[in-house]
Amino acid sequence: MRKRATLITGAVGEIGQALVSNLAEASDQLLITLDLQPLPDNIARSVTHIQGDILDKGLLSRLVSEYEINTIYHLAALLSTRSEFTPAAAHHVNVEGTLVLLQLASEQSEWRGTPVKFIFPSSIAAYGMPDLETKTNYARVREWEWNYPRTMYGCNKLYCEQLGIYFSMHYRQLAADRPVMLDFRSLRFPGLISAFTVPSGGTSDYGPEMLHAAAQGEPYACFVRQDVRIPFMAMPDAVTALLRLTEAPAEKLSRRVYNVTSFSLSAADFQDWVMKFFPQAEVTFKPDVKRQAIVDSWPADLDDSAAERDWNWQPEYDVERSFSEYLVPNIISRYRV
Ligand code: AKB
Repeated sequence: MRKRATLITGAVGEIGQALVSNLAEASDQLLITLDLQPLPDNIARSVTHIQGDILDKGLLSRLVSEYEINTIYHLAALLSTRSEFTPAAAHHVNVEGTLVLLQLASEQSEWRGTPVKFIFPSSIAAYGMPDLETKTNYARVREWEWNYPRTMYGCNKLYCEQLGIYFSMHYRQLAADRPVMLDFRSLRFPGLISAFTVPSGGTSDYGPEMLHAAAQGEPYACFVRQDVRIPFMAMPDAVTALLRLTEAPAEKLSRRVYNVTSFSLSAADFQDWVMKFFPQAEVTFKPDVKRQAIVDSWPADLDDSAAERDWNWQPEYDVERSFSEYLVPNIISRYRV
């Protein structure tokens, strides 16, 4: 008999590490993690880690021969800035990687006779505001508005959302028998901020980079203008949102892709919060016009009322609580040696 398991791809990334720690503590499910990198020691003990590529079909076949996968958190992706340097590689990892896993989940759903839950983090990068005036006028963007991404990463996320919906609703629609289809659920996250990891390769990274630099007593040159505004969320809320969406009864879900958010800050507001806790912080603003243009195309805020209505989504960490209870104390102890 195969052992039942939850699969987490991209487990060494920022969301991955936070999610794995939480799942390892809170559930008795067998956790299989997959990443190109080894898992950090503090979480490696509680999971079965496979170091490998999501595009390695042989590896995935061996995986399903040993485990009955009932939930997949597909977190592996190249983020927005990194994807602009290598767009073809981004497409390969972000789109083809997702397609391979959706196919695996479809086959597993058929075998089991019940849908595999496929949980997919999407992003504010799926939106594209054409100019700053529109960004100001449409502050809280709803899921179906302004779906005109400016980056390869945003295009990849938007298309993979559509692929997931297709595999959940229309896969093999011309076959004689309707297959048991997977259950795709996705969250469009704002910029995420973790106390324990520093992001790399993203464009919302200026927020967490500013904070982590201040905690280490290092100067920071912010690569966007002071007035640029996007939504953010503390990592514990991102993990809670993923788990709550996973657990939500299917009949409650009116959509397969939901916005979630917590607080919206300009880069100057972000600096003020950092200075409140680290008054010696040296922050300057040296906008990089090209990265700036990407952040300008992202909405100033997200409307997450559908998530609130359907599965009672509410962030637990507003900006005050994020900084004072989660980010600052944990970051201080992280850099205290
Ligand atoms: C990035 O900056 O690419 C990510 C995102 C907004 O999805 N943090």
